[in-house]
Amino acid sequence: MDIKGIIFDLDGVLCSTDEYHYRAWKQLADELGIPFDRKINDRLRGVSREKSLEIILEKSSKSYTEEEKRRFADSKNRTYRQLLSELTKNDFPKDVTDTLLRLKKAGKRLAVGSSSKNTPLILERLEIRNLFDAVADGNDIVHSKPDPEVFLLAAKRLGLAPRDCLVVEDAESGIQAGKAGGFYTASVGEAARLGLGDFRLGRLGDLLGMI
Ligand code: B16
Ligand code: MG
Repeated sequence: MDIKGIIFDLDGVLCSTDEYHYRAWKQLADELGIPFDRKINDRLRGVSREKSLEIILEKSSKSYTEEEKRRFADSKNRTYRQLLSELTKNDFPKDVTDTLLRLKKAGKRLAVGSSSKNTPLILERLEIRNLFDAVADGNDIVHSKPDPEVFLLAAKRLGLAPRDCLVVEDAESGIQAGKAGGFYTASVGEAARLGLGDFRLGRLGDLLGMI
């Protein structure tokens, strides 16, 4: 295995914005009187906003029009962006910055591969865009994870083939996307707890001893 590039998922891997997604969806679900908990939330990891809403509405006894669904998704996104507006560079853990810098020093090319349309805002607030050679996100793609589109685009922007890249993910859908695209995969968080991926990481720094 000769890994030349590493593609990091954003929410739940590089930063803890997965918690903000949970809180924003929880607020919407409470307003609509729909049961929603962390177990259901785990199914939303890596999945687009619209698909996430469909999963939440599975527990609803009512059916909603497309227009209502659009309003619900917009409302969740407003709550989420409100939470993001409080992010500063101090919310980006120093050990993650150190890991990324050491990987770069070792000659690895680094990318972000996220389903989120809020990726540019998060990278800007955390002031970390310049750590990456390429970014592919929800604004660039038609199919979200488990489709490999976002990772294939990230690899293309790195100028590397999937077999030369490792995808790091916290979501089952993300590990599936990495595998479908022909990438090596490493899991953290929820995906690691499920035993998914070619490698399991206790923390991001474990990458240093691995590749
Ligand atoms: P947005 P990732 C994903 O980001 C999140 O895991 C998922 O919960 C979210 O629904 C999706 O982005 C879309 O996000 O509403 O901000 O466009 O994990 O692929 O970095
Ligand atoms: Mg994620």
